[in-house]
Amino acid sequence: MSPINCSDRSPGSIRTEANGIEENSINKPFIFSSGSIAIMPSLSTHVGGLDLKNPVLLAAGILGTTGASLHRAAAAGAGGVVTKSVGSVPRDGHPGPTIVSVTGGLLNAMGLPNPSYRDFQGEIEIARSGGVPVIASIFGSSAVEFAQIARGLKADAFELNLSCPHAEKYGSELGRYPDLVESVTGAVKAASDVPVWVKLTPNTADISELGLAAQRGGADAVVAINTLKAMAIDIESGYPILGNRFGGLSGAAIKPVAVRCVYELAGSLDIPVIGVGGVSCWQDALEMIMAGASAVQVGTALIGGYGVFEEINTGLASYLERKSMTLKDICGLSWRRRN
Ligand code: RRO
Repeated sequence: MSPINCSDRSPGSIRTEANGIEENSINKPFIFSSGSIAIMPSLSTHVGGLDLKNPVLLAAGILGTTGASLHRAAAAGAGGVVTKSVGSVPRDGHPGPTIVSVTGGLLNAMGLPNPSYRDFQGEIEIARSGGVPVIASIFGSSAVEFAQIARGLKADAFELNLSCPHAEKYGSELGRYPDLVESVTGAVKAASDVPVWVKLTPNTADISELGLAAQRGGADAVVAINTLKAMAIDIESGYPILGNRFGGLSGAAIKPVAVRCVYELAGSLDIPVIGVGGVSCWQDALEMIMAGASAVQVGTALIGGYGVFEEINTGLASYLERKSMTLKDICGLSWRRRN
């Protein structure tokens, strides 16, 4: 059986043999309204405390540093947009090079550059005029610092970055410990009245333990996964390429890891799982949803342009129409299809 890939991007043209779905068991006739106009299935959904017009969101980190670029993602069809992570004080980030292209994706060590939450509210307001929920990604080195930012920033939801793999004192340095995941989540829940999502690290032996900790802390959803800790070396000089030596791998190369993490989390948690990691076409989104994701986020694929949102949404809607299924029907389908 060959893996799903994005080489055929035409909406609805899923190769059922290739992805292991039994065509006969779920393939149903088209639904038509009066005449011959098909009713396109709704992609609207409620996930982690937010109403979304569709389940395809802009992931944190890519194009999330300005209100204008977030607004543009909304205008291009994203169901919601997540900002670049902001902290309590301005940061320049790591020394360059901060990003390098590798087989199957990108390796970055931006190092959480941001102007601080105090100087970011204006960008969020611009993004909000795009008409979709704006989720502020925030980071801190303690529960107190996370709560301070959540009190000072207005957004439609918060996504707690407990998973950046290459920043001292931040991200996965806290997020790999279940007790810290629980206490940070609980502190932000107590400090804010908007939904709280927790972005988890895959750089751990058991991601479900971290997801359960977020759930105990009161999270409205978990987001899986952040980048995988990785490195690249220049073989002429022997130097590590990134200024920080270590970075985070994103893109197609990490999609199977992300699908596995989403699947494990969906099997263990009662709160929704939002899938992210290598989603670049509607087939990828579908695979993530079948693993148990209630929504997906798109990051690295934005390199190919903002059109990816429309492309994924059109493909998902066509697929649902062809199968006479809803998003709910396919969410976690692979758990119900297991051998
Ligand atoms: O800024 C970064 O270097 C960064 C962050 Br905040 C993150 O969460 N994940 C990542 O790969 N890079």
